[in-house]
Amino acid sequence: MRTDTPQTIRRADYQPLAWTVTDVDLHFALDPAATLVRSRLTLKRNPRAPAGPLVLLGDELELVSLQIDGRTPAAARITDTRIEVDLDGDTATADIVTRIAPAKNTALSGLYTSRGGFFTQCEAEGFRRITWFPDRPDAMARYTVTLEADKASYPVLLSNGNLVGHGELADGRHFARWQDPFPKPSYLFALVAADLAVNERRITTMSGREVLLQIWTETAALERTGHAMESLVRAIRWDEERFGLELDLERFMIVAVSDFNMGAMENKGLNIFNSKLLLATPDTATDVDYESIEAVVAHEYFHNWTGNRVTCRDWFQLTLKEGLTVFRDQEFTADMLAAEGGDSARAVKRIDDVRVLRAAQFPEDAGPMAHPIRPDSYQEINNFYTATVYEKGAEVIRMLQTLLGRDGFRKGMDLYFARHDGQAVTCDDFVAAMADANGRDLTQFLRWYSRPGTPRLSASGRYDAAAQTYTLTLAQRSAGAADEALLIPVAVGLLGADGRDLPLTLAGATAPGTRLLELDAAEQTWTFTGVAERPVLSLLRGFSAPVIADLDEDDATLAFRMAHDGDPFNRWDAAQRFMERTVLGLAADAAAGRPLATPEAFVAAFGALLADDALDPAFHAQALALPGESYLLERMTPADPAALRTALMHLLRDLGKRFAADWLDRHLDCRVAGDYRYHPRDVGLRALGNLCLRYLCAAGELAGFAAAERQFAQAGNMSERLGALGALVHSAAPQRDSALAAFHAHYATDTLVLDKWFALQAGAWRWDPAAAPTLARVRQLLAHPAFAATNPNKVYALLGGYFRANPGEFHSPDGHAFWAEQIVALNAINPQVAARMARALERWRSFTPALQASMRRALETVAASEGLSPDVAEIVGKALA
Ligand code: 0A1
Ligand code: ZN
Repeated sequence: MRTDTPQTIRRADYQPLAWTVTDVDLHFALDPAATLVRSRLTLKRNPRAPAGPLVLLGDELELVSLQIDGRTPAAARITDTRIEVDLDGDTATADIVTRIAPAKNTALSGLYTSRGGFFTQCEAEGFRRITWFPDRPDAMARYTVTLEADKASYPVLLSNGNLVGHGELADGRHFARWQDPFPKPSYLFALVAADLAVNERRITTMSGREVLLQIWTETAALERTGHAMESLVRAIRWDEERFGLELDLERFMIVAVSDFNMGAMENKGLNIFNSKLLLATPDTATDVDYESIEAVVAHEYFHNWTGNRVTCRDWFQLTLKEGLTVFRDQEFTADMLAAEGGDSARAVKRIDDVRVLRAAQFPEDAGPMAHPIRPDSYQEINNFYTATVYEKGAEVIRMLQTLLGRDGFRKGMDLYFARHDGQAVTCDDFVAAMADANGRDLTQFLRWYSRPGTPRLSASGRYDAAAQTYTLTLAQRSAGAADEALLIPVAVGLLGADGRDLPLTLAGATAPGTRLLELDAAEQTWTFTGVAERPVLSLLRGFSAPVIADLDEDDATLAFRMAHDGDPFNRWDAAQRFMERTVLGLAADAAAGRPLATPEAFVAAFGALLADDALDPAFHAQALALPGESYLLERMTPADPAALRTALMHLLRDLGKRFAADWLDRHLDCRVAGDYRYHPRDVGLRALGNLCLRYLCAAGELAGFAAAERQFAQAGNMSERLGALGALVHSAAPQRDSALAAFHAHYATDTLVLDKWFALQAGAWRWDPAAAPTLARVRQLLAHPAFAATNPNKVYALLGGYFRANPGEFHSPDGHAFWAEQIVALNAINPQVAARMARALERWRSFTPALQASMRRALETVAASEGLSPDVAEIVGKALA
C-alpha cells in the first residue's frame, strides 16, 4: 500500500506521452505466492509530444530485471513507483521481469486471488500493480498474453480477445495464449485463471456475424446465470437498434468473482463482475436485483463502444465514458420496461434514477467532495468514481438529448464514432461532435462540465385574466458568486382546474401539454397566450435538468398536483414534496420537544393517493413511499438524524394505523399467482404489496404482522420473502427474531443471500425503544463466521448498512467512535473499500453541534492513524479542511 503524502493531480497539467507503446507481449507464470510477469513493450517516440524519457509506473512491484533493446540501461532512474529511462532514436524494445504476490493483494486492485482463482482489476491504476507500464488511458496498445498455470487448480485460462494457442507443459502445468486485435489502454486489460464452468450461447449480429457469448462462474452457480445471459442478448440487440453499434469481437466473455471492489468492469471482451450483479434465481434474488443485473450487464456491454473503442484521454475525462454509459443503460432499462409495461413503467424508471441522484449525488455536491462532472483535480482517482461523475454525468448527457432531440443526439453519436474510433479523447470532443452534427453552438452548455454544486431553479408565474396570459419567470442560481448562467432545459406544463394539461401557446406556436424552455440567462420570462383560466404550474417535468427546483407551493397546490399532474414524474414529485414538508415539520417538532401531529391536509392527500385504483402498481408504490432518509437529512438544517428518525417513525406509524384496512386490502390485491416472472406488472404488484406490509408492521398492526409472517412462510421468491422479512425487522413485531433466524437457517451456505441478512440487521431501526442500539448487533455480526472484512460485499452490507443506510442509529458518539475503529482496520486491508465507508462522515459540518463534535473527533482519529492510504487520507483530509 502506498502511504506517501497525498499529491494533487491537476487536469491542467496534462502532457502527452513522450514514448507510446504499440504492442505489449505479456507472459504470466501464475502462482499465488509469487507470480512472475515478463513483459515486452514495443516503444515508439511520440512525434506529437515534447521530447522526454520513457516513463514507466509501478506500485508494490518487485523489479527482477529491466532491459532496453537487449541491454541493461546504464542510467535508469528507478524509485518504488517510477522508472525513467532516456532513449535514443525513434523506436525501442523494453523487456521487464516483475515479481508479485497475488495472494497477499487484499486491496483487490491489480492481480489477486479469490476463492482459489486468479482475477484482475486494472481500472483505474491497477495495471501498474502487475507490471511496470505507462499506466494511463491514452497509452493504447495491442496485447498478446500468455498465461501459464497448474492445470488441476486453474483449468480455465482467460484474457482479452481471441484464443490463439493453448497446450500442455511439464509438471502438470498448461498454457493459453490470447490476442486482442483492438488497441486498448491498460485499464482494460484482464486475466482470469480459475476452476470455472461456462454458460454459452451463439448469436448472429446485425451484419450477420456469428459470435460466442460466454458467462463463466463456479460450477455450483452456473444455474444462476440465465438472467444475465438473457440480459446480455437484449443489450446487444438494443445497441444495434438504438445506436447502430455492433459487437466487434468473435467472443464476448463475462466472469463472476466473489471478491470485487465495485459492481463490474468492462475489460475488453472479458467483463469481470461482482457475483452479486450477475447471479440470480427467483429464490435468491429480488426484483431489484433482477433489474440491477440487467442494467449492469448492459452497462458493461455498452462500454465496449463508449469507453473501449473510444476511451478517455486522462482520468479527468471519466464522465466521458461513465456519464454516457449510465445514460445508455438508463435508456435501455426504460425501453425494456416500456416494452412490457408501457409509459408508466418508463416513468417509474425515471423516478428510480432521480431518487438515486437526490439521495447520493445531491449530498456529495453540497459537501467537501463536491466536484464538477469533469473534476479539475484529485488526489486518488479511485475516489472519483462518484455519483457526480456517473449519475450527474448521465443527467448532463440526457439534457443534450433533450435539447437536440433523439435524432439529433443519434447524429451526434454517429459523428463522435466516425471521428474518434480508436482514440483516447476528451469531453470537449464529445460535445463538439454533438454540436457539429446538429449545427448548434454548445459553448454555453459546456459549463455543465466545470460547475460543481447543484444549481437552484426558481419560478414565479403571473396570470392576467383579462389578457388571458400567463407570464412565467425562471431564475437560476449556482453555489458560489458571480457564476455565468448555465443552459438549462426546463420542461413545463400548465394544469387547468379540472387537472388536465392546458395547451401551451408561446409566440404563436401551440404545444398540446409539455413545452421545453431553454433557460440560458440568470433570469428569463416567457408569456403564454390564450390561457383561459388561472393555471397551476408543473415545472421541470420528467426532471429535465439536475437542479433543485425551489417551488413556493401551498399545501393545496401540492395536493392538487399530487392528484392530477399529467406528468407522472411530477405527480410523484409533488407527493415527495408534500411528504418532505410534512416529515421536516414533524422533525422540527421532535427536535423542539413538541408533541407530533401529522397535518390533516397531508393525511387527506395521502389517503386520496392510496385510494386511487387507476394507478399502475409500480407507480403507486413509488408514490406512496416516503423520500429516502439520507435525502431528507440533507434537506434539514442542521441535520438532526434522531429527530428525523422520530418524525419518520411517527409518520409511518400514523399512516399505517389510519389506513390500516386499506393497506391490508391492497396488500391482498397485490398477490401474484403463478411462477415467478421478472415482468413490470408482477414487479410492481410485489413492490406495492411489500410497501403495504411496511406501513402495517410499522404501525404495529397485528393483522400486518400476521400477513407478513404468512408471506414470509409461503413466499415463492426472494422479493416476497425479503419484503416480508424487511417489514417484520422494521417493526416491533414479536416474530422479528424468529424470522431472521429462519432466513439465516434457510440460506446459511449462500454467501450472496447472507449479505441481505447482514444489511437488513445493520439497517434496522429501533421500533422498540427498550431494545439495545443497533450497534450492539453490528458488533456481534462482525464476529459472525460468515462475515469477512476482506470481502467488499460483506463490508458494504454490514458496515455500509449501518454507516450509510441507518443514519438514525449510526449518528451517535458510540457510532462515530466505532466508525473510526473500523476505517482504520479496513484501511490496512483494502483502501478503496475503506475510503468508500469513510465518506459516511464527510457531511459532518451540516449536523447539530453535539454530533459535529464526535464526528470531528472520529475524523481526527483516522487522520492521525499510522499508514493511512492516499484513498482514505483524501476523504478525511478534505472533510477536515
Ligand atoms: N468502469 C466500471 C467501474 C469500475 C471502476 C473502478 C473499479 O476499480 C477501481 C472497478 C470498476 C464501470 O463503470 O462499470
Ligand atoms: Zn461504467
